[in-house]
Amino acid sequence: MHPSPRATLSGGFPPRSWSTPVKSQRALLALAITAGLVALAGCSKSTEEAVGPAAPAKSAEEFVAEVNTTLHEMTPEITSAAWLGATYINKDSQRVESAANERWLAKNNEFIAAAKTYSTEGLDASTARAIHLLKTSSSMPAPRDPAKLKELTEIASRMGATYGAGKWCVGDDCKDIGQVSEILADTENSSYDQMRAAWEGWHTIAQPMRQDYVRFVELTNEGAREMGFANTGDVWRAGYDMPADEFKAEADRLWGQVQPLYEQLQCYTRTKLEQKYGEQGSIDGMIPAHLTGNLWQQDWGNLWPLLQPYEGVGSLDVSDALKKQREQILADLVSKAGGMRNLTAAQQMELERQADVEIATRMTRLAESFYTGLGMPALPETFWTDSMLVQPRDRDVVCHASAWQMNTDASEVRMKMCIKPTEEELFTIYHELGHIYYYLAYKDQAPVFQTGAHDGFHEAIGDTIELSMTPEYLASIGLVDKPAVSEQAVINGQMRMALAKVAFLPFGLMIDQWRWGVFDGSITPEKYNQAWWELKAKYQGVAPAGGVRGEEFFDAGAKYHVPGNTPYTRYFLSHILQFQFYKALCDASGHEGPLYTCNFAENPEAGKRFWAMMQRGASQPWQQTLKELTGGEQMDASAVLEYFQPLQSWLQEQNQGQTCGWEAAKG
Ligand code: X8Z
Ligand code: ZN
Repeated sequence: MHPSPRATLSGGFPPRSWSTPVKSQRALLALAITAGLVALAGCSKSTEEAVGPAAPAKSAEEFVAEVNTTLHEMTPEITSAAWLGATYINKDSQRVESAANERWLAKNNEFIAAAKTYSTEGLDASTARAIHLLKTSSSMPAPRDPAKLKELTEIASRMGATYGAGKWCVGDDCKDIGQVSEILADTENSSYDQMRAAWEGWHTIAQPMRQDYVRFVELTNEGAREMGFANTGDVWRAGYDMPADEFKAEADRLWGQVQPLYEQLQCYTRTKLEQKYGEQGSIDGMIPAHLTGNLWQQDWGNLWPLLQPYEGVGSLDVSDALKKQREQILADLVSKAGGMRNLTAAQQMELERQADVEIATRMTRLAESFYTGLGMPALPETFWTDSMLVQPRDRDVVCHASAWQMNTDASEVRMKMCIKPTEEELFTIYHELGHIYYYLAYKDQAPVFQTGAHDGFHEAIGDTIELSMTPEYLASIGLVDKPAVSEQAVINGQMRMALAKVAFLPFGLMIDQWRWGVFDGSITPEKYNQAWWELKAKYQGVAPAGGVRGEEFFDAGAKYHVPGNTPYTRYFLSHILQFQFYKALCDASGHEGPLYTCNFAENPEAGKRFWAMMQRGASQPWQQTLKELTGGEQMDASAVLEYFQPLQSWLQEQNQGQTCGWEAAKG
């Protein structure tokens, strides 16, 4: 799962995409009957085609009220089943999770069918909006045929579990995603061959999912057609308060704005890799996929030692500071226990564990304090008691970070992560708390509106805060020394941010370029891998070492969101929107000077504006919500370009004399 079952499973419409509480099944049945839902659920497609949808038995207002009540009642059990599936991967939890999901999706299909019988004309704005969301929001459109629905939910659970439990094994030596990632992240000490082996090793975990994914596509496409859409991608693109085709063009337009900046960064990086690795440092102008410090080449922060523009100009090594903090925690624990010599191996491991939990908790408290510093509430006690902050030692879990809203009053919210003391993970915590604070902000909206203005908004909340984590802010919380003030320091700071934010942009776009193609049939299963690498080449300018990766692989499946079925364009949009939010909040805080120097920590006015925006949830079209915060109704990358202006000029200078760009094979 993703940020939360609510915010992401159905990608908009409260995705307690998962099912019905056993204890209230009778109540739900009664509800369904009074809402006229049972009759509708019984409508086969052909009946509908022959006679048209049945006339609604309830007024639209009554129908929406019933949906809200049902969501309120079903959410806790659905989310609990999903939580179990992700935090105790085994046969039983998969069974419980997929059964819950099955019941929810069957109910959701009833809602969709019923919603289609209502015209929004003449309805009050709120009811019309709710009906519109019901008709258009689903990330996993499900077939009405009960056998196919069951098959779909079983496949979804199986793929999620396979990914979560995925390991790269050489003989009996098996490494999970955290261990594989550590090899790649250590770009200074891991050799070219070690990184390549780790990268290829991780990609083996996806091979067994290929057949499941092919079937998954068939089944959700059937569900999409029954909803009245051409395919699943068409449903995904319907969630943006604009025609699906316009949305495609919108994504292309935004990419066009930032592409030149990315190409400069790619060119600079490739050159540095060539200097380090010689001929092996690039492949026809593209970056070898295993050399960016990240399994998917989406965040290049681990290349900092190679790419740092000016060495020794103010250290920004947050990871080092966090690791030292953990060492200190451990040293204190050991000394309290009477010193290392008095401890058995088991006791030492126990203290290591306690140190892991303590540093993870401190990092999370740090993130919380940014939000409370803006005037937002403290996290509820249940967050601390129920969250999974570190990787359990005794079982497989989905380590991919997520934030959860367990019930519609948001009295239970959780984070699930396998936190390690690194800068990247610290950023991810701020990101996840962005989801959590969004849940807390819109909890008083009707359940059907308890989601992001669009899914990119949900992803952008925490990231907006990340932009405020300037060297000055990091110094204020004791993670780096007092920052240097110079042009060189500016470029260093910009590079640090660009390796996270700019490197990500084409990746954020290409994943769904691939899935849209898979769903609309232009990418057939025989070409899954070929198309994947064509898109990686076209957008990111990266390529696998060792030549063509054949169709025996399923490299898309090695990225969480593909088996997890989380639409990905949201992250691309977020990486544009977060700069717009940041600029608006900087303005609200009275910031003067270059945008990249703005840190709105502790500013109540910025906090008020942000919270007010978040409180809207999905109760109105996102354009309106954006306007209330920024004054404009369009997503626009000019704030990205304004922010990175110094770096872009610097990169252009550095790249002078280089032939930038690359020759991507045509798809
Ligand atoms: O999946 C996530 C979050 C949960 S919504 C950890 N992100 C994307 C990813 O890791 O691929 C955040 C940035 C992009
Ligand atoms: Zn997220």
